[in-house]
Amino acid sequence: MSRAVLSIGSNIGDSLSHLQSVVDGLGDRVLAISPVYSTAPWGGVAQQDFLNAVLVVDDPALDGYGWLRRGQQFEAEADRVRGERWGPRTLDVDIVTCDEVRSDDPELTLPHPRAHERAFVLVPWLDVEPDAVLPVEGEITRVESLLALLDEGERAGVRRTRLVLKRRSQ
Ligand code: PH2
Ligand code: MG
Ligand code: MG
Repeated sequence: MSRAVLSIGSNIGDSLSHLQSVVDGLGDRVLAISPVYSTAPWGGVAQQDFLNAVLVVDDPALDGYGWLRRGQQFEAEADRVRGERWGPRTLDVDIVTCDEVRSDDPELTLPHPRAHERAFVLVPWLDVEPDAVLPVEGEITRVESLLALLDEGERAGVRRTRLVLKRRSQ
């Protein structure tokens, strides 16, 4: 297993640097980097806006759990403190999909069970993969169609910035 779509987000500290740390840490494994979006908080917790982006990554040596552990390492390096569910965080690295894997494991549910409800995932994902599809309740659905189903307010809360994540030669 190898190819994954990662959603990365931050709303504490130097958020752009936290996102950049994932790009730097994954180096050549990064196939595509979306623009950076400023996004209204999703999930009902009053908090600062997030910066969010999506990465498409590849590493034949990593399966879903491998990507999960790697993501957790980046979160730990960003001094992430586990707090309130859907609350503020220095860095969050979520596995949206990993190849065609479907998993009900509570530690790693694949595809990510809420990705289809989140414009902050779907919008940047479409930037890097316009034909992306996502199985939702067993049905393979175009990400473009999933985005069209969301409330206008949800989409309006996702605003493209001029910030960029840079690929650095290692
Ligand atoms: N992450 C959350 C909860 N809410 N909202 C936005 N806009 N972006 C996020 O990355 C985010 C969120 C928990 O993982
Ligand atoms: Mg998350
Ligand atoms: Mg997470």
